[in-house]
Amino acid sequence: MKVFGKGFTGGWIVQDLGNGKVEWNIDKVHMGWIVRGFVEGKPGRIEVFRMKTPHRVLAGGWQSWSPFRVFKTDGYEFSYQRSWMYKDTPRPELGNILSDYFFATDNLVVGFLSSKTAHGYFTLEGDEIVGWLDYFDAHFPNRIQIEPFVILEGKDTSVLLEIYASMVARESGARFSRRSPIGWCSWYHYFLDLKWEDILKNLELSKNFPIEVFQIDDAYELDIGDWLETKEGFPPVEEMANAISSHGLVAGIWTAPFSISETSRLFKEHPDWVVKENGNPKVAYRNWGRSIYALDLSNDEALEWLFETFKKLRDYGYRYFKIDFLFSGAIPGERKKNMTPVQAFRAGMRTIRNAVEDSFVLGCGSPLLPSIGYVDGMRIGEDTAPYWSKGKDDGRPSARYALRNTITRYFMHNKWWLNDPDCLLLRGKKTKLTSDQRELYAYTVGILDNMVLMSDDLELVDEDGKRILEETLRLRGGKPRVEGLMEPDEKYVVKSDGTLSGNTRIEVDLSKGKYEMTVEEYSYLKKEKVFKDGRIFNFYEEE
Ligand code: 7D0
Repeated sequence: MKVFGKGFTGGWIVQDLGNGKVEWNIDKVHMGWIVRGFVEGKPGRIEVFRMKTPHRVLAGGWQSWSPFRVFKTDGYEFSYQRSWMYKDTPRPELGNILSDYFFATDNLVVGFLSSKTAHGYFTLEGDEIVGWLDYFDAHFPNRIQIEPFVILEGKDTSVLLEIYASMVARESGARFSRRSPIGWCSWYHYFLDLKWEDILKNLELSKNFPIEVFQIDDAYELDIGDWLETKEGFPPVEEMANAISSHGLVAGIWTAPFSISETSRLFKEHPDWVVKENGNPKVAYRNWGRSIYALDLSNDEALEWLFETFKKLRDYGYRYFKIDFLFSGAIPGERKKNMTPVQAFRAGMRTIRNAVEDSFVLGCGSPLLPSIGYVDGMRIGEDTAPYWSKGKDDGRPSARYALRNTITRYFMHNKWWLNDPDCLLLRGKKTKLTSDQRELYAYTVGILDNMVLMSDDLELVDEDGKRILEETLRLRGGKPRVEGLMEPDEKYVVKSDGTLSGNTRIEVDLSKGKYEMTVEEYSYLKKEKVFKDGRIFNFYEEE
């Protein structure tokens, strides 16, 4: 194992980078080692770590939607789609990205503790894993701290990841709401076909559910970037908030604040506010049949617009903000100021946080570490769908694929933010999910103590759906741990002691879409409930 190309040594080491300089020091911490240091000049990307690769690593994941799973390192290939090149990394051109921020093995977790200035990631180079700190084209006339990183060793990967997550929370300044709202979201039934009448109908029906937040998703806006104007058939954004509030619900709204469509009024009025390449607007991704540019978050005028936009939404009554496609704010490219993409991204996040004050902010499609301290909740997997799987192992979107990240990224929850496992789909019609699979998704979410959001036409949620929701809410409140993270077969055991129902355990088999759950109820008679094949068995035992 090597740190900055050298073996482990004591004391401060100074290294000349040609265009800059890095100084660093290794210290002992609980379960391992921590490296801290300083950098100055124009460092570009610096190698900070190197080790021989094991055959299997738990890896992946720049942002919310990136898979975090076990990879075999022999024959490993990183691939991307041209129009979605930045989905999993801001450095797709390297072609050998293995993991962003951290990775785990059977007995090791190696990872950066923050991403405030640089982007930290790991590549596979021959038979070695190499860790990098990337400062892109930025230069630093005065020395700044490097993102600290740790090497933690132990027998249990889950325990190591929990320790790592606690260290990250501290170093990155985690700060978030401790109140996990139960929400409704329009997306996973209506998608872009949402009509205002659908909102009014579901507002009425929401009285029959324990819903607190009512969030309108993508569909209402005039264009990507024009957030304060609605398209035909929708009332003004202010009236939408009033309609929700008058039903006694917290008004929630979806935006993609760092994205600007080529067709938007915002782009026509401010073609200069976007990240560029060779002086021309740079396409961050393509969606909605359009090219989408990235807001230049180093530009003070753009930040002022961002502040005003969110301040207005808050004034209109919104108190819950799902902010989506955030990775576009952190793509590399030409910006107005000398800043790394990470610094620009964080300036944007800070601006939104300041504008919405104590509202609930839910990050989505978002780089993970740089968001810590700014978001209350974070989507930690790709989109779910009203079917279990698309057949192939990686078929996405799908409930199976979404649930995998919910399980493998469980350790971020309650440390960096509240994990959003994506919505429960509880309808009994217009779905390909069996009642068993709806239970499997919901109960796993409950035991993991994650956010509980649902996204159905509430007219289609019958007694069975309501029962699953209530059972799910009773499974929260414990301290969860996942076992089996390093197993490639995607069978996991999730245990949680002290849930509202008692000590609970669920065995999940993602490839089969099956589960078995055991609840040890609190009772003067020790009672054990086993949920299997859609049936509940009660066992009693005298003390
Ligand atoms: C997830 C992807 F991987 C790719 C993509 F283009 C969108 C996506 O999900 C987003 C987008 C779909 C929408 C609205 O446009 C929902 O808000 C969803 O919850 C997000 O995760």
